[in-house]
Amino acid sequence: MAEPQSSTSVDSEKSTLAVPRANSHIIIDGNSSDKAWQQGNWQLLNHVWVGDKPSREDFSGRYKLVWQSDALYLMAEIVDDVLFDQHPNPLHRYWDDDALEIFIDEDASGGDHTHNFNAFAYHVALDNQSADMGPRERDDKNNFLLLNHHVESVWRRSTDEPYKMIWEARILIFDDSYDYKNPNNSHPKTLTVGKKMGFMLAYCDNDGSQHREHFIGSHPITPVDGDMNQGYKNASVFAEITLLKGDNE
Ligand SMILES: [Ca+2]
Ligand SMILES: [Ca+2]
Ligand SMILES: [Ca+2]
Ligand SMILES: [Ca+2]
Repeated sequence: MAEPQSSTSVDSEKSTLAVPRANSHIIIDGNSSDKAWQQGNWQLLNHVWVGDKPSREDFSGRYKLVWQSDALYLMAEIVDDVLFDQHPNPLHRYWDDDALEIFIDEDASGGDHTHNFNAFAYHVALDNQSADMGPRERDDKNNFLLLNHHVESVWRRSTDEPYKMIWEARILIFDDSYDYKNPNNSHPKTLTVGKKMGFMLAYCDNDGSQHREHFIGSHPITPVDGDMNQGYKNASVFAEITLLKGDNE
């Protein structure tokens, strides 16, 4: 017998990725030999949001997540044939340089986050600086910000395949009360078992063009007027993660 569809039942159908608690310490150094990474399951970065489908060498990627009470931990394995950083200013068109983009919505609320901290879209650049937009100070101007203390990351080229790099990140989780003018007043959340957060991952790949050539994400996005580039402004397109206990806990 068919159940009637309600908006709540649609929400509850949002697939959630179970993220295990790491049983051991992770060193953020671009080396994935930390024992804790064996606890995570590989997830693919294979949904093309901008551009056409890249070849494996041009771009391919996968990632794992684990957590501890202090932070969410990400390890991404990225294959990108050309690393390109055309804009030396980390706040100028950072999405058109190669960048790992980490989307976090602390309370899984969804909704608009273009000019507020309801959610974050950390664009982690090749120099490991993290940029996002903050609240508008003037009506007509974007307010690009560096939020480097939110994401500690290191990437290294791998020896096992040409063009492969290992990118590790420790992501502190801030909620929508984040005060960017007084960052010392804002403290990251302590993470606990059962917590749900909005999450996605993506990679902006550019190999030498004026604008990024590919934007490839971890999850499918329903286009709005043909445009799948929604994550930087709308947390409702994020997927959901749930923090679980680790192995043998
Ligand atoms: Ca490591
Ligand atoms: Ca490429
Ligand atoms: Ca939120
Ligand atoms: Ca590239």
